[in-house]
Amino acid sequence: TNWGYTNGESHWNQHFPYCAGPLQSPIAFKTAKLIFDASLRPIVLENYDLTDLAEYNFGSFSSKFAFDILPSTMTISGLPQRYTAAQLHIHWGSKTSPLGSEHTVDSKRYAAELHIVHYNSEKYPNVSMAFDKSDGLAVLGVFIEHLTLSYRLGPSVQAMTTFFHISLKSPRNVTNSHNIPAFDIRTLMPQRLDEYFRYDGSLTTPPCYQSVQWTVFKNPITVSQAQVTYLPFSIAVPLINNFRKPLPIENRVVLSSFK
Ligand code: GRE
Ligand code: ZN
Repeated sequence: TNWGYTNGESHWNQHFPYCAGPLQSPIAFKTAKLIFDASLRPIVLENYDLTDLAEYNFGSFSSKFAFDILPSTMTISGLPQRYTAAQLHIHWGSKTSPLGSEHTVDSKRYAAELHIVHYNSEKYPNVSMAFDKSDGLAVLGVFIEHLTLSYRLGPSVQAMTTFFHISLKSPRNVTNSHNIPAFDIRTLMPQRLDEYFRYDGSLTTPPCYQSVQWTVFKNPITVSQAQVTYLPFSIAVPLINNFRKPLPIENRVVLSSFK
């Protein structure tokens, strides 16, 4: 079933009932309403460096720029259970409106947002089994900001360039997989892994399963302005504004690891 953004979002629940549920993502973070939780530990990234993305494809995620297969050695700790990386993708805006993050902070929308999807590998054998389970997924969200002053650009710029290079080299095809050079995914993460928002939510695309423990880092990474405006064209089929607007928080508590 086809689904889309902009005016389409409000109709997702016609075919995907979970999209109208009480634990949907993204949400709008309000700094004044966060509950500080001193028990939230820094996220620890294991084997994010020199990641051999030996295979990837653009899989079923036709609405996103996604790497569907990440190495099974790539895990995170700092959560109650161990989670293994499965997929990463980015949500973005358009050339004329290059603000396409899904979560917002005090109404600020960032240029783009990276999601690294992990599954609960202590309980489930693979991501498919975990995808719709309430304790199935843990997603790391990273805000992407663009800078115009090139001398202030960080290591994330090179990583983005690698992404574009990879995606342009291969047709956007479900069955395609390729070997790509070792790649340090830490360069796509902010310096501070101890400051984040935490809440229970969902996939931000249909079928909107409410299976995600969200960790959204407070600090953005920065890439160049040119890279942000290039994102919609980095894939074979130009795609713009693939971000969902914030949903009601309902009865949820949004925790922060920082004061
Ligand atoms: C998405 O489709 O954007 C998505 C997933 C799984 C977890 C989080 C998320 O497919 O945003
Ligand atoms: Zn996403």
